[in-house]
Amino acid sequence: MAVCPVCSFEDEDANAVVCSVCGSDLDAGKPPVDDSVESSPAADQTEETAPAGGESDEYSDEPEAPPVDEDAVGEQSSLLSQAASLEALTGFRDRLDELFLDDGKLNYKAPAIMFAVSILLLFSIIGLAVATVPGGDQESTDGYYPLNLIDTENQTLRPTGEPFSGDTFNCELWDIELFDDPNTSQVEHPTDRNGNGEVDEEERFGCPIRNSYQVTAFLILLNIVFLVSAVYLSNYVPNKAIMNPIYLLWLAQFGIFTLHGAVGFVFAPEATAGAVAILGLVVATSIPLFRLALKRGLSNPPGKLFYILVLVAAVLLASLFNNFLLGPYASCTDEYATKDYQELVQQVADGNAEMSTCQGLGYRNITTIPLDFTQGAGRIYWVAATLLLLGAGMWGKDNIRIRDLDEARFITMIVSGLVLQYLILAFNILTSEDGSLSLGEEDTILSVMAMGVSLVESTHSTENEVVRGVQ
Ligand SMILES: [Ca+2]
Repeated sequence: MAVCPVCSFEDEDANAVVCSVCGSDLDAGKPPVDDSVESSPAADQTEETAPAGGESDEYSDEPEAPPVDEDAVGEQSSLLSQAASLEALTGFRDRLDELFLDDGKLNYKAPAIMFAVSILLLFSIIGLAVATVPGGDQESTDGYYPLNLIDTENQTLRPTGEPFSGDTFNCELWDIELFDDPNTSQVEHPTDRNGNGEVDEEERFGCPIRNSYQVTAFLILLNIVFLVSAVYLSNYVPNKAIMNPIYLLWLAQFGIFTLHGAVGFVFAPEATAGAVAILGLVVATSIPLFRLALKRGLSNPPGKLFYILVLVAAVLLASLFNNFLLGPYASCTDEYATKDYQELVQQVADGNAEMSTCQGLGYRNITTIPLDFTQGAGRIYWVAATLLLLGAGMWGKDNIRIRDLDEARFITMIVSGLVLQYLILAFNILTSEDGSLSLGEEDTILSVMAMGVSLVESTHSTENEVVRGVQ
C-alpha cells in the first residue's frame, strides 16, 4: 500500500507512481524498499530495468539503492541471512515469552529452570568426583592398587600414604598413565611441583578432575540453558542486585568446571571453589524462584550479608567435597584382642612372622576410607572464618551507631580484640605444616591477653557511662 506524501491518501496499488486523488508523485514518500526482506525479485527487477535506460527513475532516484553489481547481490543475500537469523531469534524470544510469562507477568518457570540446572550441575560435579577418585580396590591402567607399596627410584611409597596418617592420595604414583595427555607425545607430570622429574612423597594432591568430551558437551548445554533463562529473567527484574550474585557464581563455576575442566586438570582446591560457587548458585537461584512461586515481588533483594553467610555455609559443606577429592585414605580395621596381639608379637620376636604396617599398629588389615578428617581442613575453616569476619564487619557497619568518643573506644577495643584473635588463628593455620587447626601455648596467652584488654576497656567505658548517668 502506497501513502501519498501530500494528501496522505492510501493508494491500494502499491506500485502506483502518482497519487490517484491529488496527482502528486508518490515516489518521494514511498517507504524505502526493505531489501533484506523484500528479497531478490526486487533486485532482479532493478537489474533488468537499470540498463534499459531513461524511465527507471523510481529506482535510480532512491539514495539508498546501491549500485547494482555482484557485490550488491552478495550483500543482499548476507542481509537476507541476517534477517532470517533475526527472525529465528524473534521466534525463539516469542517461545520464551510463551513459556516464562503469564499475561505479560513473569511466572516461576525461568528461575525454576535455573534452580533445576544448578541442582543438576551439583550432581554432575559430585558424579565427576566419584568417577575420578578411585576406590580402594580399583586397579590403575598399569596394574597398581591404591594400597600397594610402589618402588620409585629412591624410596618405597604408598599412593594412599600410611594408615591413620591422613595423608592425601598421590594419584600420579597410583596411575601415571592417567596423566598422560594424548595430545602431547611426552609424559607430563602435573603433580611434580618441585620439578625434579619424579613423584615424591610430599607431592600429594589427590586425583584431579578432567572432563571427557561428552561431559564437556553436557556441561556446555546445561550452562547455555541456565544463561538463557538468567538473561531472560534479568529483563524482568526491577532491582538487578538479585541477579548479580547469580551471574558471579555462574561465571565462577563455568570457568572452573566447563572451561578449565575441558582443557586441563582441575585439582581439589579449584574444584572446591567451584563446588562452593555451585552450592551458592543453588541458594541464589532459589530466591527468585520462591519469590515468584509465592507471588512476591523481586524488587527487594537480600543484602550482601545474607550471601556471605550462604558462602560460609557453602564453604563448610564443600570441605566434605574437598576431603573426598583428596582421598582415598589408608586406614586399618579389625583390631587385635590383647591376647592375640601378644601372640603375634611373640611370633615376630621369634622370627617366625613379619609385621605389616597395620599389625604394627595393632590391627589385622589395611583398608581405605573415602573421608578422613584427622588431617583437619584448616585452610577451609580459615576461609569460612574470614568470610564470617567480613560478614560481622558488614553487619556492624550497618547496625552499630557510635554516639561518643567512649563508645568509639569501646567498639575499637572489641573489634581489635576480634581481629587479633582472627589473625592468630589465620597465622596458625597458614604456617602449620599440615594445615590443621591447633592453638599453641603462646597463642592461647595472646588470645587471653586480647580478650582481657577488650574486657577491661569495655568495663571501663561502661563505668564511665554509669558515672555520667548519675551526674
Ligand atoms: Ca617431584
